[in-house]
Amino acid sequence: MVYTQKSTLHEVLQSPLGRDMLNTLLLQTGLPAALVQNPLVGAVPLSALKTLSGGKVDEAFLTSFTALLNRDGGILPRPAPGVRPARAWWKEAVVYQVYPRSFADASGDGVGDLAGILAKVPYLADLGVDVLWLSPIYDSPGDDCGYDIRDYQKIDAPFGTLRDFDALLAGVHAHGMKLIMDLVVNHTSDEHAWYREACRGRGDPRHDYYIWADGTPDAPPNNWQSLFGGSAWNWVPSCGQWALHLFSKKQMDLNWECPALRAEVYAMMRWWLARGVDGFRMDVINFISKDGLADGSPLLADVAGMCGVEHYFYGPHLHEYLREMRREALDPYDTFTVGETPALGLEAARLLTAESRRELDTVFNFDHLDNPGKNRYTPYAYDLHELKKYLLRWQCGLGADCWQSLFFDNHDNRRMPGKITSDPALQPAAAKLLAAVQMTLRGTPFVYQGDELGLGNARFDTPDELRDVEAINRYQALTAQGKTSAAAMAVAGYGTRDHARTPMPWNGGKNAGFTAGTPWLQLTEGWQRTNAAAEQADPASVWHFYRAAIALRHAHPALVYGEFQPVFTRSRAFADVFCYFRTLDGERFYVECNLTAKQVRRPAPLCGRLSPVLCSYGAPAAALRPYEANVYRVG
Ligand code: ISL
Repeated sequence: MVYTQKSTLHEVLQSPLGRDMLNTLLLQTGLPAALVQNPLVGAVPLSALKTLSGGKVDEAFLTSFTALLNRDGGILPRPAPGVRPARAWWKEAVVYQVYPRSFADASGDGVGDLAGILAKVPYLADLGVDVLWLSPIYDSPGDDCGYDIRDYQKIDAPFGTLRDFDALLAGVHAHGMKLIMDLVVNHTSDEHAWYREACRGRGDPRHDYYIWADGTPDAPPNNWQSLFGGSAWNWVPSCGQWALHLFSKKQMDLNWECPALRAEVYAMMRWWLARGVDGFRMDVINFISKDGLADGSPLLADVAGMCGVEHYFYGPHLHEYLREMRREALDPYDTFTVGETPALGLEAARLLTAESRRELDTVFNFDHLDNPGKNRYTPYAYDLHELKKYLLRWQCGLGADCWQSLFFDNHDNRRMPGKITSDPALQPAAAKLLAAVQMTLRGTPFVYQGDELGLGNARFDTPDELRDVEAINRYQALTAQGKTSAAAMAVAGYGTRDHARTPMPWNGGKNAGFTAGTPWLQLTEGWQRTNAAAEQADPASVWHFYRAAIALRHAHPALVYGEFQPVFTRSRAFADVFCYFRTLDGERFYVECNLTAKQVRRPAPLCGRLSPVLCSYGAPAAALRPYEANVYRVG
């Protein structure tokens, strides 16, 4: 089918990407998903949206939208229900994300380092972790806490040296664990040698490694906005051109259309793989292919908060580059790859990760991290019913030829237990519910450092407490608009990514055992009682529950590969619970979760005898208590 502005919304829903884009628009606007299923709405041609939206949907939007619908994505048939996923080590693994700056400091300079991580490998092994993902440790000016890389093959001095890295890798492997690196190749730091050479002038061999646009210093080439605020363009006088930066002004986008650039990226990947790393988490990897430099749609800018995103979130060469990367760098090794793919949905995830596509193993989708129509800068009580809807859609809809990443936290977002409930007394129960769900669904669990302690969020009251460039930019933009500092901090201090980056609390001693020096960022609130040592000493702690949940998953392939069978999903009487079976080769488990802060009636599943094997309140009771989660063996 070729899509035009005459295509109806019903026809758009026949396209995988069409389904994703409509779903994302509905999520961002908070409109009901059922809207597009309505036959009357479905009969509307795209062209009519211009009048129906009062002009918000304009010609530019529809041109981009139909181009995306017609883009090579292909129709990828799903395996029949009941088909088993192929086995793989990374499907059976539990991954632990380390944010090195805040994990453990051995040198005493107040910043975490590789020697500090090495000292904690036994702690991670004891927890049951199989794979470490290190957020960037490369040489960097630190404008975006290391996601602005100055040298891909040098360790940032505060973290140590390549020698320290090799010692860490050897220690991880000696414990039977694996290690994946954070691959940030959508952009480099403006201090990277490639960029410095590129700025010498248009004739420089590496000029084409970056994305340039001719123009005059008074007018950027288009209206694209950086995700960190402001124009996405830097004026470079030495070239008389504009250079693109989708993130901070010091993170310059690489031009993946340049074969020499791609070859250098693949060579760098092979260098790390030859050193022994076991794979990569790939930063905003879906942004690497840009579709020209046309202006972005003001509607999308308003809805998605990313002006120009339609021109780079799923570019025309994305699949081609990922297949080439696989051939040129990854295939000779037994690797695990996870692509971070903001703004892409379930159908695109299938096109990027189905085994037959030979691109990525899995992706991070973020649709569940905030409720529909919400974002991390606006305070609201996270509704777990929305998480249930999300998990049902992905667990039932992804297909056995793909594999989901299961995570609730990362270094970019406020921590989930603190989103779910502001009651400190209930946060441990919320954390245990998340652990029970994460360890009993089909996919690879990613535990973010501190999840295993049920860490909450912090307080950032003054601008000098902020370290996150995105939040600092937002604070400055708000005060520039005339907001008071307090009003600006109510937004920037609430949504700052620093909440997830406070130092890991190891014990109740000086600086929570994180450093002998002065911590680079404030300690996690409540560290005196919520820390690893205190929780390891308390059998009822979140830490022990995570450890038991991981051990249960490791002991039973049904919890990894088993069929996912949700129950009571149509029963209004049980709308407040999330219940499902996992079944494989005669082994069956039943999971029940209370999605609310109140006590609710427990449904009785039609199945054999239920033997509790993991209970967040220690043992089941007559009803389900606030955020209670139980796992039972059936029969
Ligand atoms: O917060 C987000 C996802 O929950 C996104 O807005 C996030 O900024 C986006 O997904 C890109 O994040 C990645 O690239 C950035 C870096 O600042 C983030 O830390 C990294 O996770 C630029 O490299």
